[in-house]
Amino acid sequence: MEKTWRWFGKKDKITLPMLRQIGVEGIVTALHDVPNGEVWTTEAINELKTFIESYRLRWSVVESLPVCEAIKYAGDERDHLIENYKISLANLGKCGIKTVCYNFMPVIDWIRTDLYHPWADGTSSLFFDRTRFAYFDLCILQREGAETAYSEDELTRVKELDKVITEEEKDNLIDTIIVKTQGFVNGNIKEGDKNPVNIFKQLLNLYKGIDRDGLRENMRYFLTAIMPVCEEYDINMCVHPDDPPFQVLGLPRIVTNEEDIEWLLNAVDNPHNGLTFCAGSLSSGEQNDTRELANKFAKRTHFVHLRSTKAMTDGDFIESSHLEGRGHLIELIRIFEKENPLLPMRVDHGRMMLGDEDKGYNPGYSFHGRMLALAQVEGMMAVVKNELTHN
Ligand code: DNO
Repeated sequence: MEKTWRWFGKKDKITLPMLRQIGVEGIVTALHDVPNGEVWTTEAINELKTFIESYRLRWSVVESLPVCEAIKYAGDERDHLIENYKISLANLGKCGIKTVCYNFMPVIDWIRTDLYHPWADGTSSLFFDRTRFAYFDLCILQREGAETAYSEDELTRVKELDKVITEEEKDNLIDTIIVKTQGFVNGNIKEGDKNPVNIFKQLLNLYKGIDRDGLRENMRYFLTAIMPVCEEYDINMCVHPDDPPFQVLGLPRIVTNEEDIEWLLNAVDNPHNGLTFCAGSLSSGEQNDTRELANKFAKRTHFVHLRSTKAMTDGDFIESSHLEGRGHLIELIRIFEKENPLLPMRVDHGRMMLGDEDKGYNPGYSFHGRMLALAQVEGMMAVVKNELTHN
């Protein structure tokens, strides 16, 4: 697989010369300064592409070309926004960038409750605490009907937490769930926005009455509309699975398991409609076995995220080492190397370690932690390549 790295553009403190030194071959990035829904011009794309190439790297994958909320909830502006999306895709195609990662998660992209969960060895990683998440839903958002989404045990744990949680912890929870993890992925809420909880509630309201089937139809509509452009410019769209892969905050999530993936690949049965195989997101759902999914969907996988998780008790999960956990990365590497040795792969998330803490990196996107993960993945890739040449 091609060794790629998510780079957040010229403002990223991790620079392209640093990435060259650690063996990265391809860059995964986006035009982060262009507001969601606006067209990516060939000038802007080419400018960034030339910059990347001047360091003898290539722009391998776009992550993400964001799909606006109005496309997902089928608002009045949907067709206009899809037209803009198509122009951006065509422009990317004209510039020779042909792999585009996106997601179809309503309102909220990936979710964690703790960005600095300590490990015994002094490092830290991202963590999802189901009780704290339920607390956010029930006691902070005070979402109507939220109780029905949780078991009796979970509701009891939330009540216990309510007795001890501090104001500072509550603020942190809000900041983590709807600001810090969202802002840098072209999210709806940015650092500095006043009253994020209110903005968030308004966004949730947009999806009133849209269930799983409704969202599926909106996804089908979007994919059907963009496929002709993808065919013309040979662009592979790859949807990122929902992270975590289950329903949250009363919102439908439709890329969570085998049945969902099968549905979306069949709904628009075109090789350009494919998958980002995010081992981390998929493995955090207990329903998923990443090895089975990879075997089944390798042919329609155009981009791979290697990361692993460990399920804990009570629905919590932690991002584990890339060598352990439910991701089974070496097995995935076996499957994907065989399928397509040129498939772009990036290590996803890494622990915070060795001074990463003070650098202000985006959550999950540390330098040392990801570098260690890349080295581990390279080791696994070397083993697999060796097996393939000797078998
Ligand atoms: C988080 C990322 C996601 C991903 C988007 C793709 O670290 O994996 O934000 O980039 O969902 O659209």
